[in-house]
Amino acid sequence: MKKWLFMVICSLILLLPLKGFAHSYVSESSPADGETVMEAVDELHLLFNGGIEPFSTVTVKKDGEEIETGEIIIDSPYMYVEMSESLTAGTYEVEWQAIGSDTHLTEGQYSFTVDESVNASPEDEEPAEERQIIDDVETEETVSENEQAEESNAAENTDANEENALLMIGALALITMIIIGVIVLRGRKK
Ligand SMILES: [Cu+2]
Repeated sequence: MKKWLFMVICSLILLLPLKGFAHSYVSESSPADGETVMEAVDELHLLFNGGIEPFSTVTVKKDGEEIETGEIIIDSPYMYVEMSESLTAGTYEVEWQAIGSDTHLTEGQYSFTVDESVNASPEDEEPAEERQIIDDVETEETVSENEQAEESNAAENTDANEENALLMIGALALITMIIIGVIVLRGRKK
């Protein structure tokens, strides 16, 4: 019995430093990573795969220069970022820093593009049919970019899934240790 207890304690000591708690990463966002949106953006939505605490934050940059954000609302697992001024044509980087429910910091970044040229194009100068074709092509591009974005999000989440598996193993080891501990204590009393 003591050998078992020793082995369980050893495995716990090995497991716990690896990952005690799941960390939070962005699993979805609007606009999405790699997306091209055709209207100015007033608000960013970030959805995390785990709980986030107040003081989680984002920095928005255009061409490497920081842009002022308005209010950042944390409604775990969502974060809403109101922009002081609408994000017009350009490519934007969103750098996020999240404080997970275990108070550990995670960070990452994604980018999206605003391209208002489709809406801004003078309608009376282009034949309607031609414009339809252009619209179709651009819609397809946006779709494939969104698919890519989903793939890259899936890659980021692999890390989190491994953490969850380790968490499960750790929890099982802990339960086993408690059960063995109770048996050992009872044995001593008798
Ligand atoms: Cu942690």
